[in-house]
Amino acid sequence: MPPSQPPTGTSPARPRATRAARSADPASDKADDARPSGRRTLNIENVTDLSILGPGGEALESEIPDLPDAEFVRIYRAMVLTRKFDVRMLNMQRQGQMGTFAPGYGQEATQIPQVYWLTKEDWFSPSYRSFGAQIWRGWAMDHLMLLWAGYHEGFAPPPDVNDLPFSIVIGSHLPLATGVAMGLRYREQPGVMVCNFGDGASSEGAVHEAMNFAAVYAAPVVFVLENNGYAISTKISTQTRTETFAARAAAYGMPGIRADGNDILAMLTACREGVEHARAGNGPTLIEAVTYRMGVHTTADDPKVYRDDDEVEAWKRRCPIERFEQWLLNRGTLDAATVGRIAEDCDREVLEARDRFRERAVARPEEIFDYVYETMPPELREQKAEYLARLRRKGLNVPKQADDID
Ligand SMILES: Cc1ncc(C[n+]2csc(CCOP(=O)(O)OP(=O)(O)O)c2C)c(N)n1
Ligand SMILES: [Mg+2]
Repeated sequence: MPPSQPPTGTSPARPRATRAARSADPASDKADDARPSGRRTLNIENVTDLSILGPGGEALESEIPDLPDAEFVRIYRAMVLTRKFDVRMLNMQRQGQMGTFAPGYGQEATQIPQVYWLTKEDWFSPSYRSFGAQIWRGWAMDHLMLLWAGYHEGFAPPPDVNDLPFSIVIGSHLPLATGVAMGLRYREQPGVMVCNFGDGASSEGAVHEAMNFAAVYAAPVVFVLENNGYAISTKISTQTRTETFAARAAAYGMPGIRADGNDILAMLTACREGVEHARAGNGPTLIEAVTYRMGVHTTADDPKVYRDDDEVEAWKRRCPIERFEQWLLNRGTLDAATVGRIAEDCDREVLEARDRFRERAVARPEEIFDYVYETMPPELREQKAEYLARLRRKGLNVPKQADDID
């Protein structure tokens, strides 16, 4: 019998699961224990825990990122907009206006920091739950709505934005991200690449290859692992046997930072360190953002089947937006009236985006036939014609196609 068996089932007996202080499991009771902790230096020997903002809006003064108040407000607004977009998208999906959607409710503090320190020459390669970061990078919300409604043009990054389309095949984008970073190095261009992925994706072979290669060749890339507790219904206790995901960094020979992913100040600091490290030519960093997916995995999921309400309630108390808001109120950077105005403005912006989306979202049913072959085989042409004729008989206004068979 091998000395250690891989975990089986959903709740393996694992002694370290009770060691909540350094458990990789955000579903652990650490949710109630969000105290600001001390700082550490960036090195490859130790995984460093980073937490700056406490549960009641208090912060470690010496560790607050050196940013003007106006920037904190801009970041807060972006977090609120991310959530408003999220809630609206879920509603639209329930009303039949979206194909599917992967909400990021509760993960707003992981989003903006990843891309906050990037310049125009830098790159971003996201997974599918990264719309907050995408909006910050310049993706219009109506464009993202087109994407989630299944219009292929929605996948195209905006002009002059160095983003890759988001990856649905989990972990598959990390080798590409490392490749882009290597390309920057070979061409002696100054940019860096930031990519994000989930705790589930971290089990993919491609992720290992990308991180190892990046470390060996000092590729300017920052790997942000959003540990939100679950890969659909799979808990992280069945995903890894390491104490933390960030612990893997040392094995690759890169710095690892484990940050409170519901703490915007900690995430800003962690991401700045990772980006600066890459920009200085020192290679990659792995940042583990410990957060929690408050809502459904996607609109096809029902999390009540695999997790308790108590767990969700405990994480509600760590809401990243409320924590940041409380801090901004405490120090007088925001007042209640401004908070209310920001919420209203964001609501309005999302509704305006929805209206633009509705104008742009003209169904093109013929397209399901169009992009499979360079030259469409005759039998597929026949099927297409038959299908479109049926739609016309049903009264749908399907324009005549160049390859229609009458
Ligand atoms: C290679 C691959 N295998 C399986 C899937 C199906 N799938 C979609 S999302 C997901 C879970 C991913 O979890 P995680 O990486 O933790 O990201 P999260 O959804 O929690 O943000 C799985 C298994 C996929 N998209 N790609
Ligand atoms: Mg996950």
